[in-house]
Amino acid sequence: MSKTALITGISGQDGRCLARYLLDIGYKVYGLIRRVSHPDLSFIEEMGLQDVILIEGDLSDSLSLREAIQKSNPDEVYNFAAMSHVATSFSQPEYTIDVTGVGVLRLLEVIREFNPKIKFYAANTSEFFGDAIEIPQNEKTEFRPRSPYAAAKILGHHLCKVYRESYNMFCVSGILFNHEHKSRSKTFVTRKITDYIGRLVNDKVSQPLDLGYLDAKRDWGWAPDFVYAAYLMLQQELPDDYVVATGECHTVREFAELAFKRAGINLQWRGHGVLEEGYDADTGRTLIKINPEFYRPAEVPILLGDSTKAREKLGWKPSVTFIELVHMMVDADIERNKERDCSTNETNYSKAT
Ligand code: NAP
Ligand code: F7E
Repeated sequence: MSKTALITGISGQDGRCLARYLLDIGYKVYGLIRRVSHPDLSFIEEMGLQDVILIEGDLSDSLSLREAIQKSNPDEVYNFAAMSHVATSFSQPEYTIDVTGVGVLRLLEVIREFNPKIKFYAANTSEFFGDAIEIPQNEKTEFRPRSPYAAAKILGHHLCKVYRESYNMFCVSGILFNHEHKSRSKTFVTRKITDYIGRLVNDKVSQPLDLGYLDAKRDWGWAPDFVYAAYLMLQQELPDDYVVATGECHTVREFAELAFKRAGINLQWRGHGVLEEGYDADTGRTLIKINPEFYRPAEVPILLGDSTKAREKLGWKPSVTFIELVHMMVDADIERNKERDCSTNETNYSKAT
């Protein structure tokens, strides 16, 4: 008998990737989508998700969540919906706690009332570790959150444990290090860089790209590998929490250098601090500028994951290397910009993106 899954955050990067995987292995897939004034469902066609049944709902609204659970009657719920942007969580802290944190409580309560046998996956985060003293970080590493986003996710993580222990519910928490894909939102630094390169190579940009802190180190993996780990977690006999990471980390600066190199541009740096610039060594043209608007009130300097538990218990391992990931994202953005008129896209993204 085929299983049924409800994916919240279906329009996001991970929701799309998991929906694609679950449809491929024969699941019936429902996707929770929130009401927006100008809906853009182009991702359905782009990812071949025409068989996903969309249900309107919002993590801030229990009644809509109840209706979504009743309508879909799922075996498994994958909660990817969240206000997931760390920088924005500083400017919208109350909203972030409500959606990203309390939203988990709303879903768990609805599931408990409707059918506590439904398996629940919470997409949690390496941001738990914040200004970590321990490197690399694993399931036992101390939580030292550095943003309202991290604090909200920690609430959801603890709620999973509480519902597991209090009501014997199958709730798991995936502690995910950064993972990216060609469908990553342009508000995250990887895609912001590769989107810029795609436009630059196709002569659709004249201004340099504004970035913030270049020396942050992140453990960047490939999103389809990470949603596969989520699927595996729900197929285990017992619920548990797992760190998912590649075990390799790089700076934002390194990501940019490698991405420009893929496009045939030799990116070098000159100047210091806010006056630092990235430039094309062959032409001297400035390609990257520092804009302090993109600094965060508190930065997370280094995230590097130790996913031994996931590798040993789930049999999980990443299938894409860092270099392959960068190349895939750059190639996709160069192609996209050949196809479409993206000339109106030139401006740098506004504050906190
Ligand atoms: P994403 O691209 O930002 O997608 C977030 C999704 O949540 C979107 O579909 C968004 O809908 C939806 N959403 C936002 N607010 C909502 C609300 N109030 N009610 C219902 N839906 C709402 O995030 P992602 O990268 O796919 O990440 C998936 C999950 O994993 C998130 O919970 C994120 O915090 C977590 N995570 C991600 C990473 C990573 O590196 N990608 C790492 C660790 C944890 P709209 O399209 O309408 O905005
Ligand atoms: O920033 C620095 C920034 O926004 C990465 C989310 O999926 O992963 C993601 O959160 C680093 C930070 O991702 C810009 O300061 C420099 O140090 O791409 P990001 P994130 O904050 O790591 C975690 C695991 C999640 O859970 C989140 O949901 O890059 N950075 N300049 C910049 N970041 C952005 N966005 N824009 C810049 O211009």
